[in-house]
Amino acid sequence: MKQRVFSGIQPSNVIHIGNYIGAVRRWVASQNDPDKENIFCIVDLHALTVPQDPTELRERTLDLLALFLAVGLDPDKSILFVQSHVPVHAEGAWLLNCITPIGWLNKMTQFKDKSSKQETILAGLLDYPVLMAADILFYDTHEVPVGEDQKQHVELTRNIAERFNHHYGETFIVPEPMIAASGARIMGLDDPSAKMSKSSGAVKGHAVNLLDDPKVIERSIMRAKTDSGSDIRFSKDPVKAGVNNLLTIYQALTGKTQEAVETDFANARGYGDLKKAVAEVVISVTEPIRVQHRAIIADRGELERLMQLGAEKARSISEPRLQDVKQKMGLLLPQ
Ligand code: AQP
Repeated sequence: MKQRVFSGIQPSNVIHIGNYIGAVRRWVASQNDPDKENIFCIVDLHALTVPQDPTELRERTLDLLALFLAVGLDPDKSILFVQSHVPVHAEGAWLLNCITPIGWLNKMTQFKDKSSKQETILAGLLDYPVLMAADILFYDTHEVPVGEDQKQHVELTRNIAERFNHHYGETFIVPEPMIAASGARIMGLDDPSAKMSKSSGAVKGHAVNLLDDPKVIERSIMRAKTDSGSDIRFSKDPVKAGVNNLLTIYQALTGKTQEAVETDFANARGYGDLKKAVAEVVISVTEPIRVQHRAIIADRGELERLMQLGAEKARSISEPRLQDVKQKMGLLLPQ
């Protein structure tokens, strides 16, 4: 039996190389695995958990679909769709809310982190992981490829599935988080102690976005924060976090081993050489994506058609599971 893979990404800003390395490029690899059946979603309902400009959110959603295609996701091989186009997600989240203890949500580190940055904390932000559980569970998902920051949410999804199955009988598959061995947590270029994040994308020098101009990429990487030393090696020492982050990006994008990467820089004259090499590799990966994206986004009609097609396929998988869950929870189904 094929393993079903589900993952999503918020249209909260242009995606950065952290999202690409930790998640999206692994989706492309998964799509080409004959033992997998893949579903990838633009999770616009999740983006609403912090304030958004409505016009920008719509534009970014379309932009993200174009980026999905530009990185190599293929609508003939994977199901690609927009979360809000399939009502199962919001309805399913409500049903799961009614079996999820609030104490579980209060413990989520992403909630603690994101809520500390908000003037008003919206209920949706606390509930974000339940919506994510609905995304995953109503598709009978086996595997969820995510970056390390989302591991806790997938574990919560597993707890919710087990709790439901315990109360109402075997229903949901308990999914596994799939975390990359390398590059699962790319750090900010300006502050290597904090993860690279879309919502900090407006901060100059924080992230490299997939659609950045090569000159902007070079400038951001050349200015990346490093220490005052010159040793170019992988290290867990917090002082070396900047260099470690640059090496991690280089390793993830070249596919080399740690030893081979360190050998590449054995004769480097300093961090300047490292930064130059990282910028070159990043530009060589992002430039074709940027060019492809420009062509794809110009054909809005085709994007609309693909969104509709993707939503229909997604509904055909998730709706029967929603009816099953409603029936088990005691709701009267219309005949
Ligand atoms: N820095 C990162 N390194 C590796 N993987 C990462 N991911 C996010 N940041 C990194 C992975 O990208 C996927 C999509 O992320 P998301 O849109 O669900 O939002 P997020 O995890 O909250 O990521 P961001 O970029 O920080 O977005 P904002 O700022 O909008 O919240 C996930 O698989 C995630 O693990």
